[in-house]
Amino acid sequence: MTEQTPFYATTAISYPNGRPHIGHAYEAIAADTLVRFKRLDGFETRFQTGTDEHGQKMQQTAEKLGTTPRELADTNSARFREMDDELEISYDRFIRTTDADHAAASQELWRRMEANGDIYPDTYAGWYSVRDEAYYAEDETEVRADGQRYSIGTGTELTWTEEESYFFRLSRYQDRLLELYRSGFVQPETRSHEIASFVEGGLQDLSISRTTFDWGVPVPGNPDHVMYVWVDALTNYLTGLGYPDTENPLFQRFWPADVHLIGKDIARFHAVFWPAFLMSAGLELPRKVFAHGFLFNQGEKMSKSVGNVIDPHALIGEYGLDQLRFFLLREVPFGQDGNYSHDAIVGRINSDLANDLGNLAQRSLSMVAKNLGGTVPEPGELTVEDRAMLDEARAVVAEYRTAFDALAFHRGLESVWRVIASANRYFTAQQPWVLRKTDPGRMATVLYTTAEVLRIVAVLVQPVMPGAMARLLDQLGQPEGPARTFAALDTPLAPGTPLPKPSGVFPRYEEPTALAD
Ligand code: MET
Repeated sequence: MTEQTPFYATTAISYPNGRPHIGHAYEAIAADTLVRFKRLDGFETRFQTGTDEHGQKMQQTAEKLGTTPRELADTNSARFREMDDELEISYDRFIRTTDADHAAASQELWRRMEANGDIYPDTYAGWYSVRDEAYYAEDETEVRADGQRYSIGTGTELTWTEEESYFFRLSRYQDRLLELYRSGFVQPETRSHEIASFVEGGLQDLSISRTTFDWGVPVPGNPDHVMYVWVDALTNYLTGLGYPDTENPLFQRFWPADVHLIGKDIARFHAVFWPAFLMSAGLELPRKVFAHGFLFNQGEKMSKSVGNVIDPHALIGEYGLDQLRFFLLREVPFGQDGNYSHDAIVGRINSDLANDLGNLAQRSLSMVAKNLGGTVPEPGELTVEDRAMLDEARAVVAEYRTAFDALAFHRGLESVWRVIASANRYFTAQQPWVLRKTDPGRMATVLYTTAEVLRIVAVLVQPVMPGAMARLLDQLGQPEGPARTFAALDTPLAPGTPLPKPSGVFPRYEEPTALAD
């Protein structure tokens, strides 16, 4: 066996200052799909997600709720983890930045940046958004009618902050960062341009410690300071591999990360600060930062005050997990903003899943069960139509792989669904239910061809809908393990394989109170 190539992917780690919402689920599902894809495609994967528990926002939220930041983090971090488990996110580590090994990693990164001459003490005087945990320059702020100052970019309220602080010499890294962006480090392209123009505008040194509260990782050598939460947060990607022990087999194998998957609102932290910290510390840079878009609820931004926040648990209950995963990745071109609505998800469930894929499986496999003794049929000689159908299905593998490698999940799924549409047309045109009487041998060939197309589809779509595709592969007599990997795509169904009794994979969604249409 050839040696596997490592692949390390991460999500952002979420602030556990509240419950997870659909935006968190969206990112976790996308990252999980990517990792499952690489795993099935023969890579040795490592996947990390978790919660970002320090900082002023956590401390302030806890105070408002009359609890401690630690308790707040414990309660909500558990909820994030439950959400991930319910979404079947196949993480290898769920990191909490309050985990025992994390402070050491953050402190070592700090020491290395300091040893490189990039950290100096000064005083910070400027605007800070606790909601964003971000500093804003004067020209990124505006005063609104209420007399308060807000961040123009994010709309969050700002507080004037003046305190002793250590600074990181971010200004030193402008040229190296611009060079990095030319290599495609930030994706998609639009985000890369935004980041590059921000950096071209000139970089200020960055305040990287706080002295007005203490909920954070202590700064080495000066316990009056805690690290700015983003310094410790970004370090999580290293902690999970055993850093600062760079001899740790995980670190050796998986650093640098292949992709940090994040939301577009935090691109600046990942594409400017993080590579600069790593360059300063003399560590390798991740290969890619991919920033996805936002999900809107029928065109509106979801927010607690509007009351249109969607709870992933409720969505799973209503539509089913695989259906939700499929919808999110099929509906929205990954990287762009997208819309969630009940009608859109029901549309996808009933047309793409129930009608197109579900129906194809149902009508072909039930004929196999009824007429061919429930084993994979023995095909006769293939006609031009059979060959064309099989060739089309086999050709989609390369297209799908290219799309998924570029995180263009919607494109990969679109090409698979083109094959499904062709297979439905093929099935209808061949009329195996007529052949049953006129030419049973031909019927067997048509059913074989259809089953083989279904097998290719099911193997490919597993990363998106692991549960439903496992059930379909069960019905195709494909055991768990090697037969379900992408390496098996070239090994056609073996005639004679016994098949279990088929059952529907995708039920239609019926409106609970719907009037019959
Ligand atoms: N907690 C941050 C956020 O939600 C992400 C940190 S990723 C290192 O914006």
